[in-house]
Amino acid sequence: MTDETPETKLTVSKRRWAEQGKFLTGRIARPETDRLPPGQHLVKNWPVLDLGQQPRIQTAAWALEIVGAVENPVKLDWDAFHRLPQTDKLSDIHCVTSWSRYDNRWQGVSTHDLLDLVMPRPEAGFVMLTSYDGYTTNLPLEDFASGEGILATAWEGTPLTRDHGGPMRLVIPHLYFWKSAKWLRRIEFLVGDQAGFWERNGYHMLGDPWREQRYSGD
Ligand SMILES: Nc1nc2c(c(=O)[nH]1)N[C@H]1C(S)=C(S)[C@@H](COP(=O)(O)O)O[C@H]1N2
Ligand SMILES: [Mo]
Repeated sequence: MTDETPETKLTVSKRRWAEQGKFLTGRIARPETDRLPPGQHLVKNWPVLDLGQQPRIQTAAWALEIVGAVENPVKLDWDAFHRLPQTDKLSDIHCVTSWSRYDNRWQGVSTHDLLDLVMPRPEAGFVMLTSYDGYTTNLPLEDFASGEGILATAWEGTPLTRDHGGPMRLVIPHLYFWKSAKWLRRIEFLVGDQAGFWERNGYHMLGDPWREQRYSGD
């Protein structure tokens, strides 16, 4: 989301200087007792959080564009996206506003399979995600490539609802949920990191819940 984003009290109150951070590598296995990250509490419902504009995208008009530092830039329509290998993933959600939700069953295309298709160039180190509501968020390529990462079109066996990012959203469960762009429209592979919407407004450039990387100074 760029300059045309209206500033709400929420965005103003959360504004901080974003900083370029040091990034973690990979994900470490954690014992079950460590399942809930620090400062989080469990919920059974599934809250809806976004900037308040939930775009309505018919699948006939939907496309996912992949650009930047890749060998094979593509624009996939709904049918082409469904011709990619379809995968199931089970994962937990950790929202920076402190709720976590266990055991979400996602269906869609794994980020691994997407990377196999587009083939990032060696210099690609980061991705910038852009959504149909104008939202943006950034993350390191190695986190996007997590074995848990999925471009999800269904949740618990039913098509992803519009309020949760349908027809398609990203899910990168080992980072705070603001990195999991709803209504995803575009993935740009970058050589250097750039800040997305919340990252420009003081949120952490990586956002690892296990290190409580909520704000840029954490
Ligand atoms: N396109 C888009 N994606 C987004 C957001 C948004 O405002 N727009 N909000 C993020 C935030 S802050 C969170 S916590 C999760 C919430 O997803 P949910 O509404 O499905 O729980 O979506 C993330 N992805
Ligand atoms: Mo969030």
